Amino acid sequence: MSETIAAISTALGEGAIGIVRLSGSEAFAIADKIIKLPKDKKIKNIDSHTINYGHVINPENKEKIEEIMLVKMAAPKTYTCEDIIEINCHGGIVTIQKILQLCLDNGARLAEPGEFTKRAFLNGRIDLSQAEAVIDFIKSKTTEASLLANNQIQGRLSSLIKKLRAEILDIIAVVEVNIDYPEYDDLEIETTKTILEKSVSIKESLENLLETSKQGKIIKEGLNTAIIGRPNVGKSSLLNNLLQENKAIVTDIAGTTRDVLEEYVNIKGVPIKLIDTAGIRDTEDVVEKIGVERSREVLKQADLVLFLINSNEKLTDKDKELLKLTEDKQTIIILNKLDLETKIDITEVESLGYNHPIIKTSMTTYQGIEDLEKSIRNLFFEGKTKPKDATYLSNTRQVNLITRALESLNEAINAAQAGLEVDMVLIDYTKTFNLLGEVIGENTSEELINELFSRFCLGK
Ligand SMILES: Nc1nc2c(ncn2[C@@H]2O[C@H](COP(=O)(O)OP(=O)(O)OP(=O)(O)O)[C@@H](O)[C@H]2O)c(=O)[nH]1
Ligand SMILES: [Mg+2]
Repeated sequence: MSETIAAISTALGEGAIGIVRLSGSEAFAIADKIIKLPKDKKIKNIDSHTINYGHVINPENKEKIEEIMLVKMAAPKTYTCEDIIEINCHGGIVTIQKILQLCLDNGARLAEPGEFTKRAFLNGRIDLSQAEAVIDFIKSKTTEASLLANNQIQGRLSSLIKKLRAEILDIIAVVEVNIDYPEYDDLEIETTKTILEKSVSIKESLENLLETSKQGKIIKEGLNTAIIGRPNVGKSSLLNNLLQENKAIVTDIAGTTRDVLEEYVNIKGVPIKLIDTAGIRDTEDVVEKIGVERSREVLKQADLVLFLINSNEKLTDKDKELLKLTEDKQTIIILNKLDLETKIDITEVESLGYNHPIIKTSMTTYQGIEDLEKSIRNLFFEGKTKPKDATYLSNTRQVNLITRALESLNEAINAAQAGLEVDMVLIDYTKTFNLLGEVIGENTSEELINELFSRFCLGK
């Protein structure tokens, strides 16, 4: 733990500046060996949390390697709670690696991915849910996703979990009193009542958390959105229009798209993973056949289906057959080719469309695209809590723990209602308490902690 670690903390590549970061008890001493400040000042003597002009030198031959700005931050008010040095240099790859190498040659060890954040966790500055949010923050693709991650870094989830644990602890205390003073019969009736009241409110909080986490997952990972329809209805054109670039090949030949194509796009704040598929039809072409099979798979996995129909033709049996597959799916029906003569019977689409919203578009004149984008946004944000106001779980580890915590809480409630022995009830409450603790990293195994932090990038 006492080893001083070093890494390049900026993205590798050419940039205006690059930063090498050192953390640990030897950070200042190592920096003093390789950095020369004006008037030979020593780093240990300069003020903490200041930025200072200087040069990196090769200690062996005193050669000046690079002009730098040095940031000194003394423990404990730092990211890791340890002494930190940040060396800001010009952003070329060669110099920045040379500076890192000098740090390593002079006593630092190369940091593992996520090790700075891991130290922040081990030194008690942040808990596990906050550390996980740091990964989310780095990886977030939309403003909503980064807002959400930032809320968690600020400890929104942690404080909710701590509050719930404190409440469970209260319940445990009441039950303990009951065990210690069994002779008070009146107390027993009173306690079961209070226990149940408190438990129900905790239960509701956990259920809410699981419910909103579905939305959180979408904000973080993108909504799986499949573009489905017969060949030639304009699926690839829709993908290109939503992306505002020509990613997919569009031709008037039915069966142009042979394989599944995935692209990320941010539609009015909703991160979407758009999946263009091969038009579904019966075909003898071997390659196309595989494509069609994949389209059906994609349809099954989708969170949202954009179902295209050509309004310039009558509804075909194939359209109807495909429409059936969307019965249980969140779907928007798109009547495309609005610029051509409308031959489709819209009332027929309405009657077969399972109340899915219907939008008319033209991919050549861009009519209806804005309506479609609004409709997608409304499906996911209308009437629901805005991301910045909510507390979300950020990954399956957390969802899994909360689900299990809720299960044991339900068991506790059932046991209390059934009038079981108090010590039986106690086991379930204690289990709930411990599972919630794992969300914020209490009672978490070293192995799990190592695995979690290895998901970080180098230098964080
Ligand atoms: N007039 C008109 N033509 C369109 C419209 N949308 C697409 N098209 C044309 O229809 C043809 C097929 O479009 P694609 O986007 O390749 O259709 P697709 O559904 O991806 O077709 P497959 O990949 O074969 O399944 C192309 O010639 C497009 O230019 C539209 O709204 N109006
Ligand atoms: Mg296509």
